[in-house]
Amino acid sequence: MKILLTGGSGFIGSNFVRYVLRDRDDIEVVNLDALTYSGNPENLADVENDPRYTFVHGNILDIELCRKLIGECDAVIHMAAESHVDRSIIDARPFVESNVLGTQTLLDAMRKVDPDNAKTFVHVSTDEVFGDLPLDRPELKFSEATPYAPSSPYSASKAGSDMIARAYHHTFGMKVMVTNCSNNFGPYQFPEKVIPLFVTNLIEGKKVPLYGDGRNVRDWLHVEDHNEAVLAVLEKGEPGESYCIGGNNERSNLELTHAILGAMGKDESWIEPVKDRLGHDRRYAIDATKLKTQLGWEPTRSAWPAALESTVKWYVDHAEWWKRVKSGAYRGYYEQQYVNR
Ligand code: NAD
Ligand code: TDX
Repeated sequence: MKILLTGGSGFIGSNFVRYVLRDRDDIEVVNLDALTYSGNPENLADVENDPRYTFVHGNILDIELCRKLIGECDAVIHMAAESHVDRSIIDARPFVESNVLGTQTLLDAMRKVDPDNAKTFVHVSTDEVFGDLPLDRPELKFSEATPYAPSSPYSASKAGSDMIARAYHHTFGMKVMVTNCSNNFGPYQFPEKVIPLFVTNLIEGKKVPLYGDGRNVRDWLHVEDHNEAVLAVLEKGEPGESYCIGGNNERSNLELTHAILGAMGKDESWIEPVKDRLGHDRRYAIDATKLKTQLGWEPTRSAWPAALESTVKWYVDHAEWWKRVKSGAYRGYYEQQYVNR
């Protein structure tokens, strides 16, 4: 099977490429990525010469390119997106462009080159489309039946893209499936997201900026558990269905922060309470029963403290990677490796 993966140079995508090349010798991956600020060819430097991997530098808004690439592949896994909530609060425009228009462009490209709907399209989305849950109702979780109620410009743009994906299944009979996952963690995450930001700040001797009262809850899912679930949906999922992916691993930000401080031998004087994020969602939690009962998937790599500690260690051991990313220097690597080739 040849998969067109969009956004494969980002955090989740690069882990997906590495996972598939390692564990599935029957799969080839073509990675279409625009290399925005969070897309980094260095994330895949170790596999760039693998004969089952091809990198294409391009934008999902380029319909001709999408048509050509989809025409050459058996399936699409769509991960390309603007992904950071805080950036969407500063400027929502790129979120609407890449997430909403980009998804529509890809689906239109697929419709043209696959009129018989032979190919499968997995749209990778987020649990943030459901809005948030109260802290005092621990029994409540998001499931596939939860109504959409996005609250940030980011989650609103992802919700829009999910709706378009569902509509293309309903209207044109395309084999589209949607996944809604909780917060991923693991190697190669851009150090604007809370775990790599906090770990790298501490290594640099800086404090960690904890938003608001620190009681917000996230359901932490190891990126390889996530990618295993996405592949299961591609291979065994039902067209038109959506699947919630979670880690069974709810933690408050205070708990997360203390776990990171503990793993790094620091005390709580390193916490800097800062002003809350605008519209900050209180709690996300996923009920992944459908994936377990229908596709036989459950998380096996997300449990703490082991999974968090190995992730912290990855950032400690890969200072060269994140120092270049934090300084923006990886763009030089890109120019050298791809533009002049
Ligand atoms: P990321 O920001 O690390 O990577 C996004 C990638 O998409 C980058 O390589 C970027 O260059 C590429 N991209 C952006 N716009 C593009 C465009 N117009 N054309 C081509 N490529 C483009 O994000 P991530 O954390 O790896 O997230 C991947 C997907 O998973 C996103 O769709 C995101 O909404 C979703 N998601 C992420 C999480 C999480 O915890 N990280 C949780 C739920 C869902
Ligand atoms: O500096 C910080 N301080 C802080 O307290 C940052 C960056 C975050 N936080 C808090 C905000 C959140 O409650 O930590 C929590 C996690 O924040 P992020 O890492 O920004 O993730 P979140 O906003 O929960 O969204 C993530 O999960 C869902 C991804 O970025 C999205 O792409 C995904 O859809």
